[in-house]
Amino acid sequence: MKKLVMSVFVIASSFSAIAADDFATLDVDNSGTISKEEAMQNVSLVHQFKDLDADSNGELSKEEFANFKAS
Ligand SMILES: [Ca+2]
Ligand SMILES: [Ca+2]
Repeated sequence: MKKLVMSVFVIASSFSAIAADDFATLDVDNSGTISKEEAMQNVSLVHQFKDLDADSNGELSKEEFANFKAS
């Protein structure tokens, strides 16, 4: 039970207090691209996702992410 409470806390804090805004942190599965699901970690990134995804493949490469402006 204690373990569950801890993981909920970790998830909650990663979504609110610490807004991930660097490529390595956002690329949770280390695939080298940021999927839409991974982009969910950062609200501003979700809003800019479509514009940033220059080749419209549904994922952000490091080059595409370079245009992201963290607010
Ligand atoms: Ca990824
Ligand atoms: Ca892309």
